[in-house]
Amino acid sequence: MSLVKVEFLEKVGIITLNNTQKLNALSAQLVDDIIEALDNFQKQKIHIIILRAPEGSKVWSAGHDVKELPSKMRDPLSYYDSLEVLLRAVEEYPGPVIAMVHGSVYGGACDLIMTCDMVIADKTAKFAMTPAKLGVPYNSTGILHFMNRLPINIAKEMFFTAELVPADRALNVGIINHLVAEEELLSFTLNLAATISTRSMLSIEVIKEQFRVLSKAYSITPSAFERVQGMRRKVYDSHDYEEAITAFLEKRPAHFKGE
Ligand code: KGJ
Repeated sequence: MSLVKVEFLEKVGIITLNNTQKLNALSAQLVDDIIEALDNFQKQKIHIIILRAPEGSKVWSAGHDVKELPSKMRDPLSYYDSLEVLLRAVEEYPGPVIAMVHGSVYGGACDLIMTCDMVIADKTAKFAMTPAKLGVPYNSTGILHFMNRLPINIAKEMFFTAELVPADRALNVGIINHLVAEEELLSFTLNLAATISTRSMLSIEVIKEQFRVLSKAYSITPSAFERVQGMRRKVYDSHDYEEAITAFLEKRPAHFKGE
């Protein structure tokens, strides 16, 4: 059974993450279902996508499925990890993908909304970037998503504290484009999509691709790349990573040693 609900409304493809029992944690199956929905919309030449959770969800998505993170000694966010595959599918979708957010958003799901082209939210929306709670060495492309979107001090605060940023502050710091009343969330998002749909989709597709290419136009030397990978490896080989994943599974706070 698919973990997403797919609709077509007013020229817009709507993908609803629909595994609320597991707080829409981004399991490989949920990710596959989102990607399949995106592929089908692309085949049907649907240009604008809304990504949402079911109405009234307390949690929009709890982020990467922690139960699917590898145990120690393996990169938890390697190039082919399901979260990374999803983020690339959203970035490469040939038209705007709009995140419509009601409820809280954690970790990899926060990266997902940063990867969407725009974010529309109501006052229940909250955003937390949690790898330091889980001892996860976040990956460089993920950090770049935040650097390209937010002032660096705000991005660092999110990564260092792992605390939820409430909707009004999220608006002030630029995480979200528009903060709207709960009852207007869908109509506002559909209106925004309707405006976009009157413009040249060919032009928008190419402009989106230019934003993608230019926002990644950083070069680093092979030794810098290998150094970063080596530093990250120290983290996913550490006691702290193993302890945090175990603590999550045992539903208790993690005790970090810094090693
Ligand atoms: N992965 C897998 N299962 C999850 C996750 C998750 N991220 N979050 C929640 N669940 C599961 C719980 O294990 C429960 O399953 C169920 O969803 C309800 O959660 O025990 P089960 O019933 O089988 P829970 O915790 O009972 O609900 P609440 O008490 O309402 O708390 C909601 C919270 C969202 C506050 C809490 O579930 C939570 O803190 N979840 C983890 C949020 C998080 O830190 N996500 C980031 C994961 N990391 C990343 O995405 C990445 C990429 N990273 O680098 O860290």
